[in-house]
Amino acid sequence: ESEVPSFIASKVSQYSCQRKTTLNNYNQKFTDAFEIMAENYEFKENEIFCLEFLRAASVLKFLPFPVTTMKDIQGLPCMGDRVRDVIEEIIEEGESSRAKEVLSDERYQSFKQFTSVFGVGVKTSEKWYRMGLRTLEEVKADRTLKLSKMQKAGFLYYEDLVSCVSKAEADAVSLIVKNTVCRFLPDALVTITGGFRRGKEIGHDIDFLITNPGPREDDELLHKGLLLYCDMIESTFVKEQLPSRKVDAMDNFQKCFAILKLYQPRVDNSSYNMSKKFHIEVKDWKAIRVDLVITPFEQYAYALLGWTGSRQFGRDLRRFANHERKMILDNHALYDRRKRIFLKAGSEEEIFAHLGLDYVEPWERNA
Ligand code: 8DG
Ligand code: MN
Ligand code: MN
Repeated sequence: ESEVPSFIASKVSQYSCQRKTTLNNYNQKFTDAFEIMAENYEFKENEIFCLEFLRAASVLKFLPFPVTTMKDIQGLPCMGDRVRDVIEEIIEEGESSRAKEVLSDERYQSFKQFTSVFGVGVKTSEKWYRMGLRTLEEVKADRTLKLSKMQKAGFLYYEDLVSCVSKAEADAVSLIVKNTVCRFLPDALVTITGGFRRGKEIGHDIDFLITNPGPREDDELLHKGLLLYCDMIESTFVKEQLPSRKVDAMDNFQKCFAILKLYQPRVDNSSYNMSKKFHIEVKDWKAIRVDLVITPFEQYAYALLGWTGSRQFGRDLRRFANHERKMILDNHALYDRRKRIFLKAGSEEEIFAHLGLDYVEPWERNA
């Protein structure tokens, strides 16, 4: 007998967009292990095994009870042999030897360090690892390396950027972004997306979507001061272009992956006054990673849905659209392949309705 009588494992959808996943995770000891396994496969560029573990993690995040026996996962989707082995061991031993092995693996540890730098992905990590580099200290000491502008900023603000962004910091940055945007575009709509829109208390960055109702969109907006570092990506969207079928494709909006300087009031005033008195420089700001995305008003709902995430939720939405509805969804549009038409939407609710899905609130998209 299950603890939740209404819960029927065989009725759980394989698509996270047909499930409601809040931040209340009863199975974190399993999902943590899965995410370590998935990350290790990502570092090895084994997308299939990586997705297998991410999907399994997402199913267990949705379960309204903690898994304590193998019977608890009977009938659930996405529980392949590799996944079941990990679950079984955690039930019996309290931890996964495979996940532990990964954590102590030299290659994993190096990739984990390298990718923690803004601007460094799996490709760069691979290159550095092949050169024999193992730690960030070794990377910094290597004078032959040619770092990109983004990576230089990543090293420069490293300590600030690895310390997570709090909800309070997100709110403070939100005010700054809104004020600044409205100085140039008084009618603009600025919305926090990403993890904070899903109700998370901390994040690795703050994601913003900016749109301007009316005919004109401002290309100049992102070019105006305020940012410590900004990797500008100009819009490459072409009108009437078919949505991308790639599940993890980047979109074509004008956007910038930026680092913002957030001035913080000194918490400890006496030591601040002391340092002032002796002319010691105190850093009274924190570098914060911010993603700014500018979208035309007609595409706003699609951009909002895409940028709210979670990543897994977005992947499953696209997979569901493609396989169950013969439609192509991306951050710009939804295209019906049978009718050969674009489906317009002014809100996320309308997109779910086009897809024949029950609406899922942002805080239920933590798949
Ligand atoms: P976090 O920052 O708290 O770690 O979590 P998050 O807010 O969920 O993750 P994110 O990496 O900031 O991404 C937010 C969503 O944006 C995610 O669901 C995927 C989506 N997204 C796109 N396009 C792109 C893109 O080009 N780059 C990134 N990083 N995310 C994108 O739709
Ligand atoms: Mn984010
Ligand atoms: Mn982001």
